[in-house]
Amino acid sequence: MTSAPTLQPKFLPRRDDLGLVAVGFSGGQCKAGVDAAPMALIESGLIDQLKNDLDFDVTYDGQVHSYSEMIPADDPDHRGMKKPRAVSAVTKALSEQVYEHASKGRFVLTLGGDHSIAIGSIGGTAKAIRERLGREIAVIWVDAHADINTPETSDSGNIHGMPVAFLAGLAKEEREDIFGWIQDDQRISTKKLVYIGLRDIDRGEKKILKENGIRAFSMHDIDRHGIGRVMDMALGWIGTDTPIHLSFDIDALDPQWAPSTGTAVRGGLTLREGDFIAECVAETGSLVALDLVEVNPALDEEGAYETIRAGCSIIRCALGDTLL
Ligand SMILES: [Mn+2]
Repeated sequence: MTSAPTLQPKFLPRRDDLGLVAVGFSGGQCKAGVDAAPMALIESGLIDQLKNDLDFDVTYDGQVHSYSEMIPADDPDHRGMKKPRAVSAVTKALSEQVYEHASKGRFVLTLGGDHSIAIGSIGGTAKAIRERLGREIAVIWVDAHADINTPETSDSGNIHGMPVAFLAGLAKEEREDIFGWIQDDQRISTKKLVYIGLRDIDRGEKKILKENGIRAFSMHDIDRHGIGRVMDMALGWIGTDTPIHLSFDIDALDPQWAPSTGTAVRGGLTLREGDFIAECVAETGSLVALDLVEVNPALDEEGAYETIRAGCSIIRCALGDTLL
């Protein structure tokens, strides 16, 4: 049984005002199917759970956006990036959708899609919170991967491995049609970025994390301290006076719990550790936006149900659902 959360959010005018954006986009990586995740999450009852169990007033345009009209027929590689114009156009459009909700004071839930879409969701949140409250957001990035490659450090060229670099201004591009649209008010500070669950980091990324002093809690840290202590440290680093955007990649969970994802890595979070992270962030009252990305129901079809269920559970926990 669930009951509506009562915690009043610190940075939102209403507890129950939620904007949902469903992003059926897979162009930040090579595997088809991740675009089907929003519909799979919704069909499993997510919106009804938000409305009926958690008492949210959900604003949703009723469609999974594919942005097909924005995808150019010809999209050659640029600085090694694959499908750069498509990802740029989609994330720009998404940043405006998220901004639209966030500027009205709504909590914004973005369902992906691959993790490249965080360029849009976080960019939109960062801009709206700056305008509305004059504050910089913090980002908690829960993921097996750091997704902080620049186009030059990336081996694959897949942009879902680069969103943090573009958001933090570590990667920049002049061309308007290839992320040149990203302005300072959409960017985030590396000082207010915290990673949890890392275990598959590229060499170039390790260097970037070290050089920028970015706070990161790997699976090693979780093994050493336990998830409770890690959450205390992560939230302590951010402080109690900063709005938080939580970007949750389902591949942070161990493939035992979330097998249907494009770049699964063994040795990950348990189902409860994933929920616990979301519960702890919810308890701060500082959460203003959430992404749930990289569920791919087409991969490991047997595990798709479990993966979707895990995704719904993380979303509910982040939105204030509690065990008791
Ligand atoms: Mn990711």
